[in-house]
Amino acid sequence: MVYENLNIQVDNGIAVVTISREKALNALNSPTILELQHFFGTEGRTIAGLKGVILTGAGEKAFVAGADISEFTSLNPQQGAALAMRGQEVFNLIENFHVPVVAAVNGFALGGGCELAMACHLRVAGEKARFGQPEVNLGLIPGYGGTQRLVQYVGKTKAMELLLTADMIDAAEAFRLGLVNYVVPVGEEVNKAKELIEKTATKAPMAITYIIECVNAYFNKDADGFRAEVEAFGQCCGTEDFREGASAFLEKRKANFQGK
Ligand code: CO8
Repeated sequence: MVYENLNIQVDNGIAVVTISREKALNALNSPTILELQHFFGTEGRTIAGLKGVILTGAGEKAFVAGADISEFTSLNPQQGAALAMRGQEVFNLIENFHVPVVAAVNGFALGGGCELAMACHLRVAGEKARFGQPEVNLGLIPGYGGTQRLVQYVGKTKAMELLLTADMIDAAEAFRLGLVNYVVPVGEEVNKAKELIEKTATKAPMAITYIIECVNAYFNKDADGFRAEVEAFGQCCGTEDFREGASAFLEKRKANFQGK
Protein backbone atom coordinates (compact mmCIF):
# COMPACT_ATOMS: atom_id res chain seq x y z
CA MET A 1 0.00 0.00 0.00
CA VAL A 2 1.17 3.54 -0.70
CA TYR A 3 0.66 5.54 2.47
CA GLU A 4 -0.48 9.12 2.03
CA ASN A 5 -1.30 10.00 5.62
CA LEU A 6 1.22 7.88 7.49
CA ASN A 7 4.97 8.22 7.41
CA ILE A 8 6.52 4.89 8.39
CA GLN A 9 10.21 4.52 9.17
CA VAL A 10 11.59 1.18 10.33
CA ASP A 11 15.02 1.36 11.88
CA ASN A 12 16.78 -1.22 14.03
CA GLY A 13 13.53 -3.19 14.46
CA ILE A 14 11.45 -0.22 15.62
CA ALA A 15 8.72 1.18 13.37
CA VAL A 16 7.93 4.84 13.90
CA VAL A 17 4.49 5.49 12.45
CA THR A 18 3.80 9.22 12.16
CA ILE A 19 0.30 10.42 11.39
CA SER A 20 1.04 13.16 8.91
CA ARG A 21 -1.87 15.55 8.41
CA GLU A 22 -0.26 18.44 10.21
CA LYS A 23 -2.53 21.13 8.72
CA ALA A 24 -5.58 19.38 10.20
CA LEU A 25 -3.71 18.64 13.46
CA ASN A 26 -3.38 15.03 12.29
CA ALA A 27 -7.15 14.44 12.51
CA LEU A 28 -8.12 10.89 11.61
CA ASN A 29 -10.00 10.87 8.33
CA SER A 30 -11.20 7.65 6.66
CA PRO A 31 -8.07 7.16 4.50
CA THR A 32 -5.89 7.47 7.62
CA ILE A 33 -7.97 4.87 9.44
CA LEU A 34 -7.62 2.60 6.38
CA GLU A 35 -3.85 3.06 6.39
CA LEU A 36 -3.64 2.29 10.11
CA GLN A 37 -5.71 -0.82 9.45
CA HIS A 38 -3.32 -1.90 6.73
CA PHE A 39 -0.24 -1.34 8.86
CA PHE A 40 -1.48 -2.96 12.07
CA GLY A 41 -3.54 -5.66 10.34
CA THR A 42 -1.19 -6.67 7.55
CA GLU A 43 2.14 -5.00 6.87
CA GLY A 44 3.31 -4.57 10.45
CA ARG A 45 2.71 -8.25 11.13
CA THR A 46 5.15 -9.26 8.42
CA ILE A 47 8.14 -7.05 9.34
CA ALA A 48 10.89 -9.47 10.36
CA GLY A 49 12.49 -8.80 13.72
CA LEU A 50 10.03 -6.07 14.67
CA LYS A 51 10.61 -5.08 18.31
CA GLY A 52 7.85 -2.51 18.67
CA VAL A 53 5.94 0.33 17.10
CA ILE A 54 5.84 4.00 18.04
CA LEU A 55 2.76 5.99 17.05
CA THR A 56 3.15 9.75 16.95
CA GLY A 57 1.85 12.84 15.17
CA ALA A 58 3.56 15.17 12.72
CA GLY A 59 4.54 18.63 13.89
CA GLU A 60 4.85 20.11 17.33
CA LYS A 61 1.24 20.90 18.06
CA ALA A 62 -0.78 17.72 17.91
CA PHE A 63 -0.57 13.99 18.35
CA VAL A 64 -4.07 13.64 16.87
CA ALA A 65 -6.81 16.27 17.44
CA GLY A 66 -9.58 13.73 16.94
CA ALA A 67 -11.51 12.11 14.20
CA ASP A 68 -11.84 14.42 11.20
CA ILE A 69 -14.91 16.48 12.02
CA SER A 70 -15.43 17.50 8.39
CA GLU A 71 -16.40 13.88 7.60
CA PHE A 72 -19.20 13.80 10.21
CA THR A 73 -21.54 16.51 9.13
CA SER A 74 -23.88 14.44 6.96
CA LEU A 75 -23.75 11.08 8.71
CA ASN A 76 -27.03 9.30 9.38
CA PRO A 77 -27.33 6.89 12.36
CA GLN A 78 -26.42 3.80 10.33
CA GLN A 79 -23.40 5.45 8.74
CA GLY A 80 -22.24 6.80 12.10
CA ALA A 81 -22.49 3.39 13.73
CA ALA A 82 -20.63 1.79 10.81
CA LEU A 83 -17.84 4.38 11.02
CA ALA A 84 -17.48 3.89 14.78
CA MET A 85 -17.47 0.09 14.38
CA ARG A 86 -14.75 0.28 11.74
CA GLY A 87 -12.60 2.55 13.85
CA GLN A 88 -13.01 0.29 16.86
CA GLU A 89 -11.91 -2.72 14.81
CA VAL A 90 -8.75 -0.87 13.76
CA PHE A 91 -8.00 0.28 17.32
CA ASN A 92 -8.51 -3.31 18.50
CA LEU A 93 -5.81 -4.37 16.01
CA ILE A 94 -3.45 -1.94 17.74
CA GLU A 95 -4.44 -3.09 21.24
CA ASN A 96 -3.87 -6.72 20.24
CA PHE A 97 -0.71 -6.14 18.20
CA HIS A 98 1.93 -8.78 18.89
CA VAL A 99 4.75 -6.39 19.88
CA PRO A 100 4.49 -3.33 22.13
CA VAL A 101 2.92 -0.25 20.60
CA VAL A 102 3.89 2.98 22.34
CA ALA A 103 2.08 6.28 21.79
CA ALA A 104 4.51 9.20 21.75
CA VAL A 105 2.03 11.97 22.51
CA ASN A 106 3.61 15.16 21.24
CA GLY A 107 0.66 17.55 21.62
CA PHE A 108 -3.13 17.52 21.57
CA ALA A 109 -4.62 14.04 21.99
CA LEU A 110 -8.32 14.80 21.76
CA GLY A 111 -11.36 12.69 20.95
CA GLY A 112 -10.27 9.97 18.57
CA GLY A 113 -6.66 11.02 19.29
CA CYS A 114 -6.99 10.30 22.99
CA GLU A 115 -8.74 7.06 22.04
CA LEU A 116 -5.88 6.16 19.71
CA ALA A 117 -3.31 6.76 22.44
CA MET A 118 -5.38 4.62 24.81
CA ALA A 119 -5.43 1.73 22.31
CA CYS A 120 -1.61 1.62 22.53
CA HIS A 121 0.08 -0.53 25.16
CA LEU A 122 2.12 2.32 26.67
CA ARG A 123 1.94 6.12 26.50
CA VAL A 124 4.73 8.68 26.73
CA ALA A 125 3.59 12.31 26.85
CA GLY A 126 5.55 15.44 26.14
CA GLU A 127 5.23 18.13 28.82
CA LYS A 128 2.90 20.17 26.63
CA ALA A 129 0.61 17.29 25.63
CA ARG A 130 -3.09 17.71 26.40
CA PHE A 131 -5.72 15.02 26.62
CA GLY A 132 -9.48 15.15 26.41
CA GLN A 133 -12.69 13.68 25.10
CA PRO A 134 -14.50 16.77 23.82
CA GLU A 135 -17.15 14.91 21.79
CA VAL A 136 -20.09 16.21 23.86
CA ASN A 137 -19.19 19.69 22.60
CA LEU A 138 -20.14 18.41 19.14
CA GLY A 139 -23.30 16.60 20.17
CA LEU A 140 -21.45 13.29 19.97
CA ILE A 141 -19.89 10.75 22.26
CA PRO A 142 -16.56 8.96 21.75
CA GLY A 143 -16.93 6.24 19.13
CA TYR A 144 -13.49 4.65 19.06
CA GLY A 145 -13.61 3.05 22.51
CA GLY A 146 -13.20 6.18 24.66
CA THR A 147 -16.09 5.49 27.04
CA GLN A 148 -14.58 2.07 27.75
CA ARG A 149 -10.81 2.53 27.79
CA LEU A 150 -10.81 5.82 29.71
CA VAL A 151 -12.68 4.06 32.53
CA GLN A 152 -10.11 1.25 32.42
CA TYR A 153 -7.21 3.67 32.81
CA VAL A 154 -8.44 6.36 35.20
CA GLY A 155 -11.45 4.75 36.91
CA LYS A 156 -15.15 5.56 36.64
CA THR A 157 -15.14 8.70 38.82
CA LYS A 158 -12.65 10.70 36.79
CA ALA A 159 -13.59 9.15 33.44
CA MET A 160 -17.20 10.15 33.94
CA GLU A 161 -16.15 13.70 34.76
CA LEU A 162 -13.82 14.04 31.78
CA LEU A 163 -16.39 12.58 29.39
CA LEU A 164 -19.29 14.66 30.73
CA THR A 165 -17.42 17.98 30.97
CA ALA A 166 -15.13 17.64 27.91
CA ASP A 167 -12.40 19.17 30.09
CA MET A 168 -8.85 18.91 28.80
CA ILE A 169 -6.08 17.78 31.12
CA ASP A 170 -2.38 18.42 30.84
CA ALA A 171 0.38 15.82 30.79
CA ALA A 172 1.10 16.10 34.52
CA GLU A 173 -2.55 15.43 35.36
CA ALA A 174 -2.66 12.56 32.83
CA PHE A 175 0.33 11.04 34.62
CA ARG A 176 -1.23 11.57 38.05
CA LEU A 177 -4.40 9.81 36.87
CA GLY A 178 -2.51 6.87 35.39
CA LEU A 179 -3.39 7.70 31.80
CA VAL A 180 0.25 7.97 30.71
CA ASN A 181 3.36 6.05 31.73
CA TYR A 182 5.89 8.88 31.46
CA VAL A 183 6.04 12.63 30.95
CA VAL A 184 9.18 13.86 29.20
CA PRO A 185 10.51 17.20 27.91
CA VAL A 186 9.05 18.33 24.58
CA GLY A 187 10.86 16.60 21.71
CA GLU A 188 11.91 13.62 23.81
CA GLU A 189 8.68 11.61 23.37
CA VAL A 190 9.92 9.31 20.59
CA ASN A 191 13.31 8.78 22.27
CA LYS A 192 11.66 7.70 25.51
CA ALA A 193 9.32 5.41 23.55
CA LYS A 194 12.35 3.88 21.82
CA GLU A 195 14.02 3.33 25.19
CA LEU A 196 10.94 1.45 26.42
CA ILE A 197 10.84 -0.73 23.31
CA GLU A 198 14.57 -1.47 23.54
CA LYS A 199 13.97 -2.65 27.10
CA THR A 200 11.03 -4.95 26.21
CA ALA A 201 13.07 -6.26 23.25
CA THR A 202 15.58 -7.78 25.68
CA LYS A 203 12.82 -10.08 26.99
CA ALA A 204 11.47 -13.30 25.47
CA PRO A 205 9.36 -12.22 22.45
CA MET A 206 6.67 -14.88 22.87
CA ALA A 207 6.30 -14.04 26.55
CA ILE A 208 5.84 -10.38 25.59
CA THR A 209 3.05 -11.34 23.16
CA TYR A 210 1.37 -13.52 25.79
CA ILE A 211 1.52 -10.70 28.34
CA ILE A 212 -0.31 -8.43 25.90
CA GLU A 213 -2.94 -11.11 25.25
CA CYS A 214 -3.50 -11.92 28.93
CA VAL A 215 -3.73 -8.31 30.11
CA ASN A 216 -6.20 -7.58 27.30
CA ALA A 217 -8.21 -10.66 28.30
CA TYR A 218 -8.95 -9.01 31.66
CA PHE A 219 -10.96 -6.37 29.83
CA ASN A 220 -12.61 -8.72 27.32
CA LYS A 221 -16.03 -9.78 28.58
CA ASP A 222 -15.95 -12.86 26.34
CA ALA A 223 -12.61 -14.07 27.69
CA ASP A 224 -11.55 -15.64 30.98
CA GLY A 225 -8.32 -13.85 31.82
CA PHE A 226 -7.21 -16.33 34.48
CA ARG A 227 -7.79 -19.21 32.07
CA ALA A 228 -5.94 -17.31 29.33
CA GLU A 229 -3.02 -16.88 31.73
CA VAL A 230 -2.93 -20.59 32.58
CA GLU A 231 -2.92 -21.53 28.89
CA ALA A 232 -0.30 -18.92 27.97
CA PHE A 233 1.89 -19.99 30.89
CA GLY A 234 1.71 -23.57 29.60
CA GLN A 235 2.60 -22.41 26.09
CA CYS A 236 5.62 -20.52 27.45
CA CYS A 237 6.83 -23.73 29.10
CA GLY A 238 7.05 -25.34 25.65
CA THR A 239 9.28 -22.65 24.18
CA GLU A 240 13.02 -22.75 23.57
CA ASP A 241 13.17 -19.25 25.06
CA PHE A 242 11.92 -20.56 28.40
CA ARG A 243 14.71 -23.14 28.46
CA GLU A 244 17.20 -20.48 27.41
CA GLY A 245 15.94 -17.96 29.99
CA ALA A 246 16.02 -20.47 32.85
CA SER A 247 19.46 -21.82 31.81
CA ALA A 248 20.86 -18.31 31.48
CA PHE A 249 19.68 -17.46 34.99
CA LEU A 250 21.24 -20.59 36.47
CA GLU A 251 24.46 -20.08 34.51
CA LYS A 252 24.57 -16.41 35.55
CA ARG A 253 24.70 -15.11 31.99
CA LYS A 254 22.50 -12.93 29.78
CA ALA A 255 19.74 -14.83 27.96
CA ASN A 256 19.88 -15.00 24.20
CA PHE A 257 16.23 -15.23 23.18
CA GLN A 258 15.27 -16.36 19.68
CA GLY A 259 11.51 -15.94 19.77
CA LYS A 260 10.97 -19.70 19.53
N1 CO8 B 1 -11.07 17.46 12.56
C1 CO8 B 1 -10.82 18.19 11.46
N2 CO8 B 1 -10.03 19.29 11.44
C2 CO8 B 1 -9.47 19.66 12.61
C3 CO8 B 1 -9.68 18.93 13.80
C4 CO8 B 1 -10.52 17.79 13.74
N3 CO8 B 1 -10.75 17.01 14.81
N4 CO8 B 1 -9.01 19.56 14.80
C5 CO8 B 1 -8.41 20.61 14.24
N5 CO8 B 1 -8.67 20.68 12.93
C6 CO8 B 1 -8.21 21.68 11.96
C7 CO8 B 1 -8.93 23.00 12.14
O1 CO8 B 1 -10.18 22.98 11.47
C8 CO8 B 1 -7.95 23.96 11.53
O2 CO8 B 1 -8.06 23.88 10.13
P1 CO8 B 1 -7.98 25.25 9.24
O3 CO8 B 1 -6.59 25.78 9.49
O4 CO8 B 1 -8.18 24.77 7.84
O5 CO8 B 1 -9.03 26.17 9.75
C9 CO8 B 1 -6.59 23.36 11.90
O6 CO8 B 1 -6.85 21.99 12.22
C10 CO8 B 1 -5.96 24.01 13.10
O7 CO8 B 1 -6.89 23.98 14.16
P2 CO8 B 1 -7.30 25.28 15.00
O8 CO8 B 1 -7.18 26.52 14.16
O9 CO8 B 1 -8.63 25.01 15.63
O10 CO8 B 1 -6.14 25.31 16.08
P3 CO8 B 1 -6.21 25.92 17.55
O11 CO8 B 1 -4.81 25.96 18.05
O12 CO8 B 1 -6.98 27.18 17.58
O13 CO8 B 1 -7.04 24.83 18.40
C11 CO8 B 1 -7.67 22.61 19.07
C12 CO8 B 1 -6.52 23.54 18.58
C13 CO8 B 1 -8.05 23.02 20.49
C14 CO8 B 1 -7.10 21.20 19.09
C15 CO8 B 1 -8.87 22.74 18.14
O14 CO8 B 1 -8.43 22.53 16.81
C16 CO8 B 1 -9.96 21.75 18.41
O15 CO8 B 1 -10.72 21.94 19.35
N6 CO8 B 1 -10.09 20.71 17.54
C17 CO8 B 1 -11.18 19.76 17.61
C18 CO8 B 1 -10.99 18.82 18.76
C19 CO8 B 1 -12.14 17.86 18.82
O16 CO8 B 1 -13.28 18.24 19.03
N7 CO8 B 1 -11.85 16.56 18.67
C20 CO8 B 1 -12.84 15.53 18.72
C21 CO8 B 1 -13.38 15.25 17.36
S1 CO8 B 1 -14.72 14.10 17.40
C22 CO8 B 1 -13.97 12.61 17.60
O17 CO8 B 1 -12.79 12.48 17.68
C23 CO8 B 1 -14.89 11.43 17.68
C24 CO8 B 1 -14.13 10.12 17.65
C25 CO8 B 1 -15.02 8.97 17.42
C26 CO8 B 1 -15.53 8.96 16.02
C27 CO8 B 1 -16.42 7.80 15.78
C28 CO8 B 1 -16.76 7.64 14.29
C29 CO8 B 1 -17.86 8.48 13.82
